Amino acid sequence: MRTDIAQIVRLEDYRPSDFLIDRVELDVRLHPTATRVTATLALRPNPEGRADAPLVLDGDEVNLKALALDGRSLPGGEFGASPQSLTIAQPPRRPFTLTIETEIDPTSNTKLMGLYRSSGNYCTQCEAEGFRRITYFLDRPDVMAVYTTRIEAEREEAPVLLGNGNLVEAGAIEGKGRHYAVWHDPHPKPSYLFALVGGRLGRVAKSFTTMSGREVELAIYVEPGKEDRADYALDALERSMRWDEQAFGREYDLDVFNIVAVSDFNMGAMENKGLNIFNDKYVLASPETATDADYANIEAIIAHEYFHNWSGNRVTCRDWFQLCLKEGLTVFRDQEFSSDERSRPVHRIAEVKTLRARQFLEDASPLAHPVRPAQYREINNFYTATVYEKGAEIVRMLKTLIGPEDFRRGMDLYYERCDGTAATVEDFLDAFAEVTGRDLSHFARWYAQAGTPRVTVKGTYDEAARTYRLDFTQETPATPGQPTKEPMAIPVVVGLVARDGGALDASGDRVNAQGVFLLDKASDSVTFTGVASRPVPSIFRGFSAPVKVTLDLTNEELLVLLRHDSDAFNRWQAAQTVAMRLLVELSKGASVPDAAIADFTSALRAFMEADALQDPAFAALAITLPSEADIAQEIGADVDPDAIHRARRHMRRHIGQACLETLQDFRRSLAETGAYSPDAASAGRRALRNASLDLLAAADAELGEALAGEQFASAGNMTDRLASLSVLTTLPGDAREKALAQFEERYRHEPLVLDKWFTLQAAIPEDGTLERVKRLMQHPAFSINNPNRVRSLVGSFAMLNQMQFNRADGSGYEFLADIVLRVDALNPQLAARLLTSFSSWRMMEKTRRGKAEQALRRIAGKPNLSRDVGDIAARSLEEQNA
Ligand code: B3K
Ligand code: ZN
Repeated sequence: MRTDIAQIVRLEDYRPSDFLIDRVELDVRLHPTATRVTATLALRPNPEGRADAPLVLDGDEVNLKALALDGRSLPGGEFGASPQSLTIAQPPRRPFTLTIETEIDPTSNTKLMGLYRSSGNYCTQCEAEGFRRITYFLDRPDVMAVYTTRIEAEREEAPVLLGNGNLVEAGAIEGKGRHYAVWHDPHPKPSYLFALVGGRLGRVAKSFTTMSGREVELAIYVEPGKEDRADYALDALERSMRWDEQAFGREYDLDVFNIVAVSDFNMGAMENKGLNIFNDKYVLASPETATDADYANIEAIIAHEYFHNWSGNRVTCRDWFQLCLKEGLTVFRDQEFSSDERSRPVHRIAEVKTLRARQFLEDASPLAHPVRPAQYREINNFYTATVYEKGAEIVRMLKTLIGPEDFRRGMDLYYERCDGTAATVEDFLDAFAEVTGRDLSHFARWYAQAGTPRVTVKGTYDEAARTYRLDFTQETPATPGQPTKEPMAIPVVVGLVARDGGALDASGDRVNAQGVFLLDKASDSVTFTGVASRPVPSIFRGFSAPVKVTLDLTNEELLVLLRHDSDAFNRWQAAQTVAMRLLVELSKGASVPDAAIADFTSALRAFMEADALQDPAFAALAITLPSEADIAQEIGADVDPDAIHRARRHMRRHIGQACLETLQDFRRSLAETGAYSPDAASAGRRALRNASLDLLAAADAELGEALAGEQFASAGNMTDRLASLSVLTTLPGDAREKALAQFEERYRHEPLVLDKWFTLQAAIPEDGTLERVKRLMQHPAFSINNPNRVRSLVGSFAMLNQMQFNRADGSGYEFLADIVLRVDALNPQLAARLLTSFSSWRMMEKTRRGKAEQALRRIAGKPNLSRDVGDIAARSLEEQNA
């Protein structure tokens, strides 16, 4: 084990900065390997800080060239500088100016933090702690300053120069082929929201009139020649801006809003004030190159980053422990936007699928942590599903508990009070406590206690008294650092469904008019009166809380819900629960009576025949089985991924065979007509048609190959082409290799499309896949330096291919360990993210568990690991309940 574990930062140790910075003037002279940055900082002692403190500025791999205090060059004896920090032991105890000149090398910056180059363009990424890689600074979010940025570059190399805020001046520098631009951002902001861009970029733009009548110029910058692929993103931006005005009363506050798409980016996108920088994967789309899922992601991420302008930028975080304050809230806001733009129930199901696949997995792993962590070694490792997705669920639960009107009033009060400040989770909750007069201290436990609560529900019908009682118990499993747990405040949205689908007028004590019951004790119950017949309870409607549920319902009762529940989420959930029960039994090698499977498949068929075409997007979700990873998670211990794969294939074949005609009917009636449109309804039809193809191929490989081959040849859009190729990849043989080769040939100049091709091959559930992945790493389109390429090929192998990553011989684990170590030397954030694919290692059966542990120990034992990888490796190996 490594011994030099980085220092731990703790929430309880927070104290205000000893100094504040009111204004920052930056002069950046771009150069590929020697960019000069002159930072002029207007500093003053913080009245809330220590009176005698030294000034310690953060740095990271910066090279100090000159330093002056109030214009006087500082002699070496008056300061100390290293690449990591700049210290002035005796700074003035009054406002003063520090001028710092540093030199940095954007070309060799493979970490993609700070200033770096992507396809020859200059760009920045400063969240969380990247600004200190540009200049020395008080690089913490509660130090907020007004920035003016002057950028200078060769006009030939960087004709476009962008910064935060509004453009105030631009011009040529006589006789030198150089030019400059000055940007000023009047809104005080933390350094993590700083950005600049310089490069050769194409542009699309449109003007937007805000609700108060101000004109804003919206522009998206992309690789020249790809401008037409930015139209959808631009449209999504405009819709997001309008929606935030209508849904939250939030208006945009600068004269311009710029988005730049770059091809080397560590995550999805970044909300820098007035200058969002995006992974081009989440900007560029055309029917020929992007799938329906890509369009939906672009819409969601454009919205997410835009919404940060209020939830994150106007109101920012006091410290990084409060990350969920901006991320959870902003995810909630983008989910609401997508639900309003698309189908709410379908979107809710998609959200929950993601939450379970990523957050529940994390919560059950050695990496489990509270939504507001109490400590960290490396903050970049806390941009997690827990902070984001569970953080959003907390906001949603709050809205469920207090209702939409009070929720909006609370949001308004929060913005009003905290605008222009660096706030905390307490500030957020206080606003809601105040407008409702409620005590939210118990509810606040959701931020502090990790782990997914397990709620068990038992129903009892009293025919004579016509009452129905639901008994609830809750329990949260131990997680690292939290061996014992308190009961949570869980909103349960509940209703009763009559077995024949008729109406059931019943009212429950302590269930409000919206059907919400608050479970805030270890056990509790609700009694409904006036219940005319034995009902089937529909519990956690709309997935009203991020919990796991155990119901004492039979499969038959659950299938009543699939048919008759008025809550679409629970209709879907009912089918999933039955499928999961069967899949778990099959995976464990238990003998599952054919009749049990037949009951399920005939219920699915009945559903398909009766309802599917009314809402194809919903139907596509309802007929898709839980993933192999979902099944593994449900089993939870001694997992055998091979058995799970076989069980799922077995069930798919049964469903396909039982529903053969219906599925073929869908293929015909949902055939694509007319031009491609990415709207939700059209996407839903494609989804059902392609889900049908998958089941048909599972039922009859020959038929599947013929149908998929035909669709592959004739598809008029990427969604259908990729779906058919995906089905073909599950069928070994020449047809598959031919189709893969054709696809490669067709898209050889489209890196984002080749990523999909990498992903499909990495996910092939066959023994040869690891060799294939290794081979593909030699492909000319692959680059170990580009995060999208690495994630598509290596990340997909580890995260999507349960069976091959978790090979019993350990070769999948060893491969990933090798790549993690290789990538760590270049890009620690990317390496750490890849390493999280080990998070379910403790669930595996003994042999695999041993091999995974060996690979993890090999990583953890390496000298010179980054803090990012060192932290994930160490936590992955810690005893679960230590
Ligand atoms: N706030 C950024 C994420 C920054 C990640 C830093 N490691 C994107 C977002 O959540 O909108
Ligand atoms: Zn965000």
